[in-house]
Amino acid sequence: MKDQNQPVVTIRREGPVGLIAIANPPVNAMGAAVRQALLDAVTELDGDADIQVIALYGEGRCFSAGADIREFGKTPVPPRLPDVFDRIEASETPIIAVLHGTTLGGGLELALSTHARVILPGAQVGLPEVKLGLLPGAGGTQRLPRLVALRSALDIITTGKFIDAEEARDLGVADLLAEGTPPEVARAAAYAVLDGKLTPRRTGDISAQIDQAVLDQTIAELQARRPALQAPIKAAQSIGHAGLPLAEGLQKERALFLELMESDDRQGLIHAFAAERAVRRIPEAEATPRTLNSVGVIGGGTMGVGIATALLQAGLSVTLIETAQDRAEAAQANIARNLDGAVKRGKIDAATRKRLLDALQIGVGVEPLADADLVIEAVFEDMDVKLDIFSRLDGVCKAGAILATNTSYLDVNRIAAATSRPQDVIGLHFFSPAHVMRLLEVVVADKTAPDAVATAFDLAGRMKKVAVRSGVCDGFIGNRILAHYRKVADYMLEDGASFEQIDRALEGVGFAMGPFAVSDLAGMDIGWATRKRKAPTRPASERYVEIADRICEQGWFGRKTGRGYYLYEGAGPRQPNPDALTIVQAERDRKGITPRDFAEDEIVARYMTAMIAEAARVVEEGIALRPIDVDAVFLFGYGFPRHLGGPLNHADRIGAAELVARIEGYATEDADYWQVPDLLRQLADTGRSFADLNKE
Ligand code: T1G
Repeated sequence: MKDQNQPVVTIRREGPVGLIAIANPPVNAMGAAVRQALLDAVTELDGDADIQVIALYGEGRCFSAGADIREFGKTPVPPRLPDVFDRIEASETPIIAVLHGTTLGGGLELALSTHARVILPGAQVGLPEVKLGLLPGAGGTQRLPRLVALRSALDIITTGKFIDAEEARDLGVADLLAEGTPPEVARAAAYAVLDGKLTPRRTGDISAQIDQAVLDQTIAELQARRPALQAPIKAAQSIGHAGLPLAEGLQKERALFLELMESDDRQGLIHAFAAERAVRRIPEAEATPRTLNSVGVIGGGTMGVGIATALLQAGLSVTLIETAQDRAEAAQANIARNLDGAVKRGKIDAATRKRLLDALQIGVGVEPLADADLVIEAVFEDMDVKLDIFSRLDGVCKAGAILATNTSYLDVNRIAAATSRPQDVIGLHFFSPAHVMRLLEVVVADKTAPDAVATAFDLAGRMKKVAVRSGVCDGFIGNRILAHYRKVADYMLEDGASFEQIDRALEGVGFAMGPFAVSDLAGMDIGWATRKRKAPTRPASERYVEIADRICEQGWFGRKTGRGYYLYEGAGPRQPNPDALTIVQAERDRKGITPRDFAEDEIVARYMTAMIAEAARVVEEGIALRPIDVDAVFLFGYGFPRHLGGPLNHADRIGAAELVARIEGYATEDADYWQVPDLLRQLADTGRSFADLNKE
């Protein structure tokens, strides 16, 4: 971390050249101290008659990743970024920026306010403010359209995408592409200006070409999306003012930026950004991860193949074993097919694909895993099968090897007890497709050693996954909560809402897919098997909806069988399966239920309240470390709307008292299902929030 005594901005004079370096690790975020120091440095050098050109660069991994996100929502401290950037642009002495690493948001806006930009290979630039529910509020929407074509400015700003160094040069964001270290390139760029090889110009002096038709079409497309998030729309509107004199356009940009700064979307998206990082703070963080180079994967099914693919892409060597050679070879072919997909999407090139496949070995039986640093079991969800495998691994694997199970709900303590080394046993619950989904639940059993947990989090970082620490219970964090709130969708279906209406209501608030469409996609047979497994222990008093069972009994499991709740035979938008509608009505008749209407906001309210209630229990029981960990699980594993920040962030917006009142109201129908969690009642009684618990 940054040494408090080190200056965040340094100045060096070298003859006619003034060098300014930002040094605020880890990403040169421009908090108040950096803004003030930058302003002072520019003012000092611009006022120095000996200095004929100023070059600005960043120390460390990047030029700057923008404004300091941690300041958002707090009282602004002057100078504001726009004030600093206006002073830079007004400088009589030419100022050049040298871009390296990820130059983002206010970092790029800083560069745009200088008089020329030189970019290093490997750099990436972007204005990702819309991903935080904001818009570039320090000149980005006014200066970028003066340097690049309108369509490019709209694309970069309304998507928040990163572009690489060559594209930045080709589009006009950067004037030159140059090799070297940032200080070397800074000196060279300064002399290029002095030698007349690089012509500095004020961005504000360039006029932007605003094609109103292009702008209107972009805004209309953004407004047609569901949900129509405000940040990209207002960002496009702000770009529309770039045809005005710069000072006027900057004022309009600022007004739109401040509107967004106060929005719920901004709070939710910043919370989502923080959640991805907060989950790294675990009790075992101080433990030293074990050496991890070679990983064994047991099972060549969908999960095993996905996990092996993700491990290879993380640079690990993998030995995948199956029960027979032909099954192992089939898995190898499927892994190759996954990597072909990565080549097609431009994620890797052919040479990398070959190198990754060369790091894959296949085999039969557990003997080939004797030297693996970590083994991940990804076989059928049957406890007896897993107990047998872990007992055999215990006898074959080297001392210190970590033995992980990918089970999605089984008791990891029981699995650990099948070995003589429970301290080495852990749950690594990947989400399908494992080489795509970022969530990884790290399930810590009673005897799991701290360094085994630290190793799991180190592995997740190398796989670019979001690891969330979970205790042991049926379903851990995500699937346990899903099993609970999924029932309320079935209750509403049986009580009168159609599955189409329920899906549409939830997709309307931003879920990637509604629960019935998800069941069809995942395969209804999976949920059916879970319900049959749980049937013996299901309380007789619990309301049980049999609609899904009736559909499964017909052999209709969703996409994989061409029909489930919806039909999947033809192309085009999903159509309800008329036979499923018939089953729904038949089940209502059988139970003597007179269907009632549901408004969309009631559907959403019941669904969210059910999710929040079980999430509160998961936090209360210590299965999740904090509320924000549950938010991360649902943001990165369950398609929860990112602008809502996760179920418990959303709960704070509703308020604990209102949630308690809702549950007590719903309990008049299904008392067994709707019960107020103790934690929620405590928050309601004390006026505290889940956000308060995150700070504890
Ligand atoms: N402010 C404060 N801290 C930041 C930060 C930022 N902008 N960016 C990263 N960090 C912290 C992060 O929390 C973590 O800290 C550490 O740096 C490493 O980050 C006016 C208003 C740059 C691509 O949206 O996308 O400018 O948790 O783990 O995976 O118009 O960080 O370890 O204590 O993510 O290598 C716009 C956000 C701001 C960029 C690096 N900028 N950052 O990813 O490391 S709004 C952004 C990122 C703005 C202006 C507007 C990524 C990264 P800790 P990391 P990484």
